[in-house]
Amino acid sequence: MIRNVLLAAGLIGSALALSGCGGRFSLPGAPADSRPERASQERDRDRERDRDRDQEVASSPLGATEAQIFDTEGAAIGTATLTEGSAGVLIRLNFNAGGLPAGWHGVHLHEVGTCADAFRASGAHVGHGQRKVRHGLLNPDGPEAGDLPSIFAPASGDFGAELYSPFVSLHGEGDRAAILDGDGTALIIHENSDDQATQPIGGAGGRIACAAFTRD
Ligand SMILES: [Cu+2]
Repeated sequence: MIRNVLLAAGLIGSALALSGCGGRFSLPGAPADSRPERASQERDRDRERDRDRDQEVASSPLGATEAQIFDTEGAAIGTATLTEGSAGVLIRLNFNAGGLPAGWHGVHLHEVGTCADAFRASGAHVGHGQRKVRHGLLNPDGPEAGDLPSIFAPASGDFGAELYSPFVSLHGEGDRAAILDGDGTALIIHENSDDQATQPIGGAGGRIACAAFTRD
């Protein structure tokens, strides 16, 4: 008797687990529908979107570099593409659905191109420690060269953002800080929005995602 109750509990557990997987599984007795057809339509839409995304990425004769963005579990959640312009760098971020918690997140360029040690090895912001320079795009004594506007992650769906920094370059063009310098640069995404004024990181909190850029 006890064994039967345990077995039944196990079955209910499995059904709940399956129904929690994005609704892709039918419970026994559920009416048949056009799930396979819908799945193939979804795949077509994904492919179309990927194509559009590739075409939308700006190209520049001055060069570009791309890196995957990883979360704290080491899962790839998107891509970051940095494209050199005549007076700065365009930063294109593409995220998979659910890649970041919904809400605002601070984004900075950190001084070392690594995501090691829970992203701590990426160090401080590019330009941090320079005399009289403080963090924050709205700080009267700022900004540091690695400062960037925050991005907003929606509660569902793929999403993206495009940022521009006139303070950096890929290789030191125009005396701007070089992203692809000897030890590279990391793009770090923080837990909370950056208020662009308080020290040392605008209240942005922990590091939740990272893309490392290094010279090949
Ligand atoms: Cu940061």
